[in-house]
Amino acid sequence: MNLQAIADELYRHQISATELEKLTVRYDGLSVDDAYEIQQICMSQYMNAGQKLVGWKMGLTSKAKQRSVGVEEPIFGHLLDGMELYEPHVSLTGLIHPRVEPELAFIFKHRLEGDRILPRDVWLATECVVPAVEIIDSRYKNFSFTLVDVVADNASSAKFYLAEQAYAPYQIALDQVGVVMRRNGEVVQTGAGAAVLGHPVRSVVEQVRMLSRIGKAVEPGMVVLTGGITEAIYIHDRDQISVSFEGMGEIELSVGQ
Ligand code: OOG
Ligand code: MG
Repeated sequence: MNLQAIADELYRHQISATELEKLTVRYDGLSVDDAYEIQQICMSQYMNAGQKLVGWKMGLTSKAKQRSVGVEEPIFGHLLDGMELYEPHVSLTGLIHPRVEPELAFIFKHRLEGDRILPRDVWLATECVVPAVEIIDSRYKNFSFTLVDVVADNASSAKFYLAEQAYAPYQIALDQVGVVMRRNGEVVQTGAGAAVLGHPVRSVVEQVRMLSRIGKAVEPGMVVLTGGITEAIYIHDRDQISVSFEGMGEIELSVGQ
């Protein structure tokens, strides 16, 4: 299978924000490893065009997320500097059918690598934790995909925003943090940090283990998004999305053209 050619095609759809058919209905026998290879090739193209790798994201770490897309195992993707929003405002331009989801992010001061990582290694390496929202945008028609498709498509990454206030990692029991997401004042999703693999720290453990299989690591200064706590909701022009993270403040995200 010519993974380079498949990656070239997917990359063109990513940069032009146009939908495509699932890869798995067109290319028989693509494996999950092939999909991570395709992801890597696409991301290298962004990086060759000047973007920087700023971290990693875990996806499908909560049952709510797994159920909503019908894929039952965690995945990961790359975070590039061009995905980061400097203000809590997202423009729909350049996006296909975006959705937003609440997440907790870790920011690291030390390197984390290897497959024998424990939560305490994560705490020692963590500088702070920050509430976040991720805007995902599958390049596949109808936001519909299999595990292999979504891995190839960099786990549907599009944009992310980190709240301004950071928190000491030990100060708050992250599994206990209640999250309420509102769209235009109406409650649309609720959840708690425990939705993410029992505790978001486990998502970081899993991220480091998955990276170690491809010889990569979490580097100092990087961010890891631990995965949507609730289902993601579609966003539309002029929506006001507010997400409150109990004891960790609120993110008010506005949506525009
Ligand atoms: C896959 C990306 C999942 C998360 O936090 O679970 C993800 C998708 O739902 O399109 O970012
Ligand atoms: Mg996510």
